[in-house]
Amino acid sequence: MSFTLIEPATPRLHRSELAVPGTRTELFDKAAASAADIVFLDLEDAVAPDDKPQARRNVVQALNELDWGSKTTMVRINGLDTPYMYRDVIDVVEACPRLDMLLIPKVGTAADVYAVDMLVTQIEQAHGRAKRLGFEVLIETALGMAHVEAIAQASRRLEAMSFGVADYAASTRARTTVIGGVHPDSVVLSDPDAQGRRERFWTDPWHAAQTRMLVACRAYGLRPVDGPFGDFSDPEGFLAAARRAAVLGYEGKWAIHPSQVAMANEVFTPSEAEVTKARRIVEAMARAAREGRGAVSLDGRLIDIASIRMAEALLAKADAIAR
Ligand code: 1VU
Ligand code: MG
Repeated sequence: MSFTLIEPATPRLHRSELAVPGTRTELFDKAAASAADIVFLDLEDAVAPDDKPQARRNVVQALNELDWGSKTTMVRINGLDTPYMYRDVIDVVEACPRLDMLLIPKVGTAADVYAVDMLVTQIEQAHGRAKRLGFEVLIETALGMAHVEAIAQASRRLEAMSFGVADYAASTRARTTVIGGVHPDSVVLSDPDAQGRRERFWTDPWHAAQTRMLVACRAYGLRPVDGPFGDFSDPEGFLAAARRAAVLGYEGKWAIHPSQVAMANEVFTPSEAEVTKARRIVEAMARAAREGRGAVSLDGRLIDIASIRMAEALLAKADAIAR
């Protein structure tokens, strides 16, 4: 390990993050009763400019009057370049002691997070707010991705980052209009075989960006979360995207429709087989340590000290979910 030790962010379950527009009050009860680990009530892009003040009032009322159980509640405020953001923060944070987190969209630099932290800190102090608010930021612009490591260290309130694939595609001028998912032009061709036939292998156009954000998050103790998959009538596509993110090390994924919540929870919960395997690795390594060995074989494969760390991380996650 490095001599630099990083304190992990406040731990929370973050397998699924359900988006709910702040204007669709008929959805609030359903979101509160859903199986999502986190619900975010949106004041930003799902709300038209003229509806912003009413959406704020709806969100304040819902946070104060509905039973959110043990769910994490979050509000997505508007961007720092808009005339709405300051009032989103003041109205919602002053009036909602139940609120757990703010989601800050289109963060471009560490100073963006610093500015919101300053405002929230003043409100907390002025109102003697008992619950300290956490932050999640959306990395969804080229500027945000260019500064992702500095952003990851911008505030002690930071807990998580989401990869916002739709705005990221717009910002980088990616040639797609679908939200998440793959693209038929993102392929590699095999060399021609003897008959001149070539195979097409689809590649994931978001892989490099997702990996870059993941490393910044994990280096600084934050949870990396994969953003939306817009085609909610394609569960197979959602599952494939979620599994690709999970295998990289992502903690969870957004759900833009309730049908995506159970799928996200399932993909980001370690399976029975993974938990059993992890327990066997820990046991095998404990036996190896008693015998004075650092590396042993299990089921014909090498396991060593790094395997214990991977197994323990998986078991810690399974325990947190079971609690
Ligand atoms: O079966 P019921 O009638 O009781 O319920 C419906 C519907 O009311 C409910 N439902 C939801 N419940 C909680 N949270 C939700 N977000 C939500 N959405 C729907 O589920 C039942 C089935 O609904 P449906 O299939 O009839 O869906 P609708 O046509 O009503 O709505 C579909 C959309 C996609 C418009 C809706 O799910 C929605 O508004 N989702 C969130 C969109 C959003 O917040 N976008 C911003 C985040 S994404 C981003 O920023 C980048 C692209
Ligand atoms: Mg966005």
